[in-house]
Amino acid sequence: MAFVNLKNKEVQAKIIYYGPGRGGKTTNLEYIFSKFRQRIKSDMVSIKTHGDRTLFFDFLPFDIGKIMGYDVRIQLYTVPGQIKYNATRRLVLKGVDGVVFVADSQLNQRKKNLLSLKNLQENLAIYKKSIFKIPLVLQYNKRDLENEGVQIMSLEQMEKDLNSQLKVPSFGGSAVSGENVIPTLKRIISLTMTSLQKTLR
Ligand SMILES: Nc1nc2c(ncn2[C@@H]2O[C@H](COP(=O)(O)OP(=O)(O)OP(=O)(O)O)[C@@H](O)[C@H]2O)c(=O)[nH]1
Ligand SMILES: [Mg+2]
Repeated sequence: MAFVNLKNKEVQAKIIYYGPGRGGKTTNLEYIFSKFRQRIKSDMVSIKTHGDRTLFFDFLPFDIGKIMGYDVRIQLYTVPGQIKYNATRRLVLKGVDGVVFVADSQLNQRKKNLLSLKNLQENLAIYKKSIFKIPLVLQYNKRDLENEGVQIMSLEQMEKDLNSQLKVPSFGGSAVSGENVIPTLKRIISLTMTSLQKTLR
Protein backbone atom coordinates (compact mmCIF):
# COMPACT_ATOMS: atom_id res chain seq x y z
CA MET A 1 0.00 0.00 0.00
CA ALA A 2 1.14 3.50 -0.75
CA PHE A 3 1.95 5.80 2.12
CA VAL A 4 -0.80 8.42 2.37
CA ASN A 5 -0.59 11.40 4.73
CA LEU A 6 -4.10 12.89 4.83
CA LYS A 7 -3.07 15.83 7.01
CA ASN A 8 -0.21 17.07 4.80
CA LYS A 9 -1.93 15.76 1.65
CA GLU A 10 1.03 13.66 0.57
CA VAL A 11 1.16 10.33 -1.23
CA GLN A 12 4.17 8.09 -1.71
CA ALA A 13 3.92 5.33 -4.29
CA LYS A 14 6.39 2.49 -4.60
CA ILE A 15 7.17 1.22 -8.10
CA ILE A 16 9.48 -1.75 -8.49
CA TYR A 17 11.56 -2.83 -11.47
CA TYR A 18 11.56 -6.62 -11.42
CA GLY A 19 13.04 -9.21 -13.77
CA PRO A 20 15.85 -11.66 -14.45
CA GLY A 21 19.45 -10.94 -13.50
CA ARG A 22 21.31 -8.72 -15.96
CA GLY A 23 18.04 -7.85 -17.70
CA GLY A 24 18.60 -4.09 -17.39
CA LYS A 25 16.65 -2.94 -14.30
CA THR A 26 19.47 -0.88 -12.83
CA THR A 27 20.25 0.56 -16.27
CA ASN A 28 16.61 1.75 -16.55
CA LEU A 29 16.94 3.67 -13.28
CA GLU A 30 20.30 5.10 -14.30
CA TYR A 31 18.78 6.39 -17.52
CA ILE A 32 15.80 7.92 -15.68
CA PHE A 33 18.17 9.54 -13.20
CA SER A 34 20.30 11.02 -15.97
CA LYS A 35 17.22 12.42 -17.76
CA PHE A 36 15.52 13.94 -14.73
CA ARG A 37 18.58 14.93 -12.75
CA GLN A 38 17.39 18.55 -12.35
CA ARG A 39 14.09 17.43 -10.86
CA ILE A 40 15.52 14.78 -8.57
CA LYS A 41 16.74 16.34 -5.38
CA SER A 42 18.50 13.35 -3.88
CA ASP A 43 21.04 10.97 -5.34
CA MET A 44 20.26 7.55 -6.65
CA VAL A 45 21.17 4.95 -4.06
CA SER A 46 22.66 1.74 -5.42
CA ILE A 47 23.94 -1.17 -3.44
CA LYS A 48 26.04 -3.29 -5.73
CA THR A 49 28.25 -6.31 -5.60
CA HIS A 50 31.43 -6.33 -7.64
CA GLY A 51 30.71 -6.59 -11.33
CA ASP A 52 27.76 -4.19 -11.03
CA ARG A 53 25.21 -6.77 -9.96
CA THR A 54 22.57 -5.41 -7.62
CA LEU A 55 23.07 -6.87 -4.17
CA PHE A 56 20.12 -5.35 -2.34
CA PHE A 57 18.30 -2.72 -4.37
CA ASP A 58 18.53 0.59 -6.20
CA PHE A 59 16.41 3.45 -4.97
CA LEU A 60 15.39 6.63 -6.77
CA PRO A 61 12.79 9.01 -5.28
CA PHE A 62 11.25 11.96 -7.13
CA ASP A 63 8.24 14.25 -6.95
CA ILE A 64 5.76 14.40 -9.80
CA GLY A 65 3.61 17.28 -8.53
CA LYS A 66 -0.01 17.36 -7.45
CA ILE A 67 -2.71 14.83 -8.27
CA MET A 68 -6.19 15.42 -6.85
CA GLY A 69 -4.69 17.93 -4.41
CA TYR A 70 -2.06 15.53 -3.14
CA ASP A 71 1.70 16.00 -3.48
CA VAL A 72 2.84 12.79 -5.13
CA ARG A 73 6.25 11.28 -4.57
CA ILE A 74 7.28 8.26 -6.62
CA GLN A 75 9.86 5.86 -5.25
CA LEU A 76 11.51 3.66 -7.84
CA TYR A 77 13.24 0.50 -6.69
CA THR A 78 14.98 -2.39 -8.42
CA VAL A 79 15.31 -5.88 -7.01
CA PRO A 80 18.40 -8.06 -7.40
CA GLY A 81 17.56 -10.40 -10.27
CA GLN A 82 19.95 -13.22 -9.42
CA ILE A 83 18.02 -16.33 -8.38
CA LYS A 84 19.89 -16.69 -5.08
CA TYR A 85 18.64 -13.34 -3.76
CA ASN A 86 14.96 -14.25 -3.45
CA ALA A 87 14.71 -13.31 0.22
CA THR A 88 15.88 -9.81 -0.66
CA ARG A 89 13.45 -9.58 -3.57
CA ARG A 90 10.60 -10.38 -1.22
CA LEU A 91 11.73 -7.75 1.23
CA VAL A 92 11.96 -5.05 -1.44
CA LEU A 93 8.53 -6.05 -2.76
CA LYS A 94 6.82 -5.21 0.52
CA GLY A 95 4.33 -2.37 0.05
CA VAL A 96 4.65 -2.38 -3.75
CA ASP A 97 2.11 -0.29 -5.68
CA GLY A 98 3.23 -0.96 -9.26
CA VAL A 99 5.68 -3.17 -11.15
CA VAL A 100 7.73 -2.83 -14.33
CA PHE A 101 8.85 -6.28 -15.44
CA VAL A 102 12.07 -5.91 -17.43
CA ALA A 103 12.51 -8.94 -19.69
CA ASP A 104 15.71 -9.66 -21.61
CA SER A 105 15.07 -9.99 -25.36
CA GLN A 106 18.04 -12.30 -25.97
CA LEU A 107 16.87 -15.70 -27.13
CA ASN A 108 19.18 -17.46 -24.66
CA GLN A 109 17.42 -15.64 -21.78
CA ARG A 110 13.95 -16.91 -22.65
CA LYS A 111 13.71 -19.39 -19.79
CA LYS A 112 15.05 -16.87 -17.27
CA ASN A 113 12.31 -14.41 -18.20
CA LEU A 114 9.64 -17.04 -17.64
CA LEU A 115 11.10 -18.13 -14.32
CA SER A 116 11.40 -14.57 -13.10
CA LEU A 117 7.80 -13.73 -14.00
CA LYS A 118 6.64 -16.82 -12.15
CA ASN A 119 8.81 -15.79 -9.21
CA LEU A 120 7.14 -12.34 -9.24
CA GLN A 121 3.73 -13.96 -9.12
CA GLU A 122 4.77 -16.15 -6.17
CA ASN A 123 6.36 -13.32 -4.24
CA LEU A 124 3.35 -11.04 -4.75
CA ALA A 125 1.12 -13.84 -3.50
CA ILE A 126 3.03 -13.79 -0.21
CA TYR A 127 1.71 -10.25 0.29
CA LYS A 128 -1.75 -11.39 -0.86
CA LYS A 129 -1.38 -9.49 -4.12
CA SER A 130 -2.33 -10.87 -7.51
CA ILE A 131 -0.12 -10.40 -10.56
CA PHE A 132 -3.39 -10.04 -12.51
CA LYS A 133 -4.54 -7.08 -10.42
CA ILE A 134 -1.44 -5.09 -9.58
CA PRO A 135 -0.52 -2.22 -11.94
CA LEU A 136 2.03 -3.87 -14.25
CA VAL A 137 3.93 -2.95 -17.42
CA LEU A 138 6.26 -5.23 -19.38
CA GLN A 139 9.44 -3.95 -21.01
CA TYR A 140 11.17 -6.12 -23.61
CA ASN A 141 14.64 -4.73 -23.13
CA LYS A 142 17.86 -4.89 -25.17
CA ARG A 143 16.17 -4.57 -28.57
CA ASP A 144 19.34 -2.74 -29.70
CA LEU A 145 21.29 -6.02 -29.60
CA GLU A 146 19.73 -7.04 -32.89
CA ASN A 147 22.09 -4.58 -34.61
CA GLU A 148 25.03 -6.31 -32.93
CA GLY A 149 24.15 -9.63 -34.50
CA VAL A 150 22.84 -11.11 -31.25
CA GLN A 151 19.86 -13.42 -31.60
CA ILE A 152 16.86 -11.78 -30.00
CA MET A 153 13.25 -12.91 -29.78
CA SER A 154 10.55 -11.21 -31.83
CA LEU A 155 8.15 -8.96 -29.94
CA GLU A 156 5.35 -11.35 -30.96
CA GLN A 157 7.13 -14.28 -29.35
CA MET A 158 7.76 -12.32 -26.15
CA GLU A 159 4.12 -11.26 -26.01
CA LYS A 160 3.08 -14.87 -26.38
CA ASP A 161 5.55 -16.06 -23.74
CA LEU A 162 4.94 -13.42 -21.10
CA ASN A 163 1.78 -11.46 -21.83
CA SER A 164 -0.79 -13.83 -23.28
CA GLN A 165 -2.58 -14.16 -19.95
CA LEU A 166 -1.67 -10.87 -18.29
CA LYS A 167 -2.57 -8.65 -21.25
CA VAL A 168 -0.87 -5.58 -19.76
CA PRO A 169 0.82 -2.69 -21.62
CA SER A 170 4.22 -3.66 -23.06
CA PHE A 171 7.11 -1.84 -24.70
CA GLY A 172 10.10 -3.01 -26.69
CA GLY A 173 13.05 -0.85 -25.68
CA SER A 174 16.65 -0.36 -24.76
CA ALA A 175 17.75 0.85 -21.36
CA VAL A 176 21.22 1.58 -22.76
CA SER A 177 20.02 3.90 -25.55
CA GLY A 178 16.98 5.00 -23.55
CA GLU A 179 14.48 3.82 -26.14
CA ASN A 180 11.03 3.58 -24.50
CA VAL A 181 12.45 3.91 -20.98
CA ILE A 182 10.47 7.06 -20.22
CA PRO A 183 7.24 5.86 -21.92
CA THR A 184 7.49 2.69 -19.80
CA LEU A 185 7.89 4.81 -16.66
CA LYS A 186 5.03 7.15 -17.58
CA ARG A 187 2.72 4.24 -18.23
CA ILE A 188 3.40 2.54 -14.90
CA ILE A 189 3.03 5.82 -13.01
CA SER A 190 -0.27 6.43 -14.74
CA LEU A 191 -1.59 2.92 -14.00
CA THR A 192 -0.38 3.12 -10.41
CA MET A 193 -1.95 6.52 -9.77
CA THR A 194 -5.26 5.43 -11.30
CA SER A 195 -5.27 2.47 -8.98
CA LEU A 196 -4.33 4.61 -5.94
CA GLN A 197 -6.95 7.24 -6.71
CA LYS A 198 -9.59 4.67 -5.92
CA THR A 199 -8.18 4.44 -2.40
CA LEU A 200 -8.05 8.26 -2.01
CA ARG A 201 -11.69 8.84 -2.78
N1 LIG B 1 22.86 -3.80 -25.23
C1 LIG B 1 22.16 -3.56 -24.13
N2 LIG B 1 22.70 -3.83 -22.93
C2 LIG B 1 21.95 -3.55 -21.83
C3 LIG B 1 20.65 -2.99 -21.91
N3 LIG B 1 20.19 -2.83 -20.66
C4 LIG B 1 21.17 -3.24 -19.84
N4 LIG B 1 22.24 -3.68 -20.53
C5 LIG B 1 23.51 -4.21 -20.01
O1 LIG B 1 23.24 -5.42 -19.33
C6 LIG B 1 24.05 -5.54 -18.17
C7 LIG B 1 23.17 -5.72 -16.93
O2 LIG B 1 22.38 -4.55 -16.75
P1 LIG B 1 21.81 -4.14 -15.31
O3 LIG B 1 20.99 -2.93 -15.50
O4 LIG B 1 22.89 -4.11 -14.30
O5 LIG B 1 20.88 -5.40 -15.04
P2 LIG B 1 20.01 -5.72 -13.73
O6 LIG B 1 18.69 -6.18 -14.24
O7 LIG B 1 20.00 -4.56 -12.81
O8 LIG B 1 20.81 -6.96 -13.12
P3 LIG B 1 20.80 -7.48 -11.59
O9 LIG B 1 21.10 -6.31 -10.72
O10 LIG B 1 21.81 -8.54 -11.50
O11 LIG B 1 19.42 -8.03 -11.36
C8 LIG B 1 24.90 -4.27 -18.11
O12 LIG B 1 26.15 -4.56 -18.71
C9 LIG B 1 24.12 -3.28 -18.96
O13 LIG B 1 24.93 -2.31 -19.57
C10 LIG B 1 20.10 -2.73 -23.21
O14 LIG B 1 18.99 -2.26 -23.41
N5 LIG B 1 20.91 -3.04 -24.28
MG1 LIG C 1 20.54 -4.33 -10.88
